[in-house]
Amino acid sequence: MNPEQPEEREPERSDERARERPAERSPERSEERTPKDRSPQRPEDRSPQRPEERGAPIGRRVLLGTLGLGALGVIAAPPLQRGLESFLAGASEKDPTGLTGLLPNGGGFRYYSVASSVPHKNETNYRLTIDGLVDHPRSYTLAELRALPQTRLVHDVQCVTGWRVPGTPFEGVRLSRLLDAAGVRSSAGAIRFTCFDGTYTESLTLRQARRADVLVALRMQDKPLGHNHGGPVRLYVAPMYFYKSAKWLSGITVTEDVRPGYWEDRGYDVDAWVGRSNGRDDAPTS
Ligand SMILES: Nc1nc2c(c(=O)[nH]1)N[C@H]1C(S)=C(S)[C@@H](COP(=O)(O)O)O[C@H]1N2
Ligand SMILES: [Mo]
Repeated sequence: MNPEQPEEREPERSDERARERPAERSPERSEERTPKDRSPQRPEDRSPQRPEERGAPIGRRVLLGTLGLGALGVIAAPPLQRGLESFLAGASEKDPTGLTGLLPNGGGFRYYSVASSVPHKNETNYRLTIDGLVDHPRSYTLAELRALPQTRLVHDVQCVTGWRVPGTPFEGVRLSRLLDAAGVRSSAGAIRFTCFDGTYTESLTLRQARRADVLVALRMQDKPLGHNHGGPVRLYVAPMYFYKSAKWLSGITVTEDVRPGYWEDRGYDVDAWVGRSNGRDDAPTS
């Protein structure tokens, strides 16, 4: 199969369960590089969920990360689970053995949220609204999104702060399909994404949004998208830095012009192509 041609398939039955498999771990990756055009401390690193971790001894960095998450009550999960997940998220970054990569929720990902708490949404109360410059504004339930053809893509994930997770499957509905169904008006030029955390926003040009490797993702790593990773639905923009992949997606508004998103108002590039933006030269992801 041509890897550039993602497979599209009919939705699976709801009683089908994905097989669990070990999460992949992050490769060694320098986080020392900084964009030429920005201050050395990225705004993302100063978020409440992301205490400055560089330079501290390993044990202390992990501990700080755990305390930071727990104390702020950032992730609305049972405290024990929250502590474990943040510990694993931190530990997997500095684990030379790679063993944490075999544990659930490690996997090299860091968990980010700019909101201090995020409600949990599920099939009963989740809605995704498409509005703005469209002929048929509407909202979708989770079941309605699952009933649409699903596309599965496997690419590396690259965060602009340096961490990269190889070969991560994402699966969901192509954004282009939802846009076509909504009937985008000729005056439209961009998309604004909003999130049910009440704070985060993102943007794409209409041309970028119509790419085949941009998904409204319902699954990640062949499992339903969990709350911490932005579930039940997040945006997935394969060729761009991971900040474009808005978690807890609740709104898709078609606009005339690009309105920069949360991090873009704070210095990140609006066109966030991996390796061709933010002063970085990472290998492309898609
Ligand atoms: N709603 C929301 N989406 C978000 C963010 C966030 O803080 N809030 N952080 C972004 C950034 S900078 C990254 S690297 C990824 C992190 O995704 P993860 O928490 O699943 O690892 O989510 C992106 N999407
Ligand atoms: Mo990021």
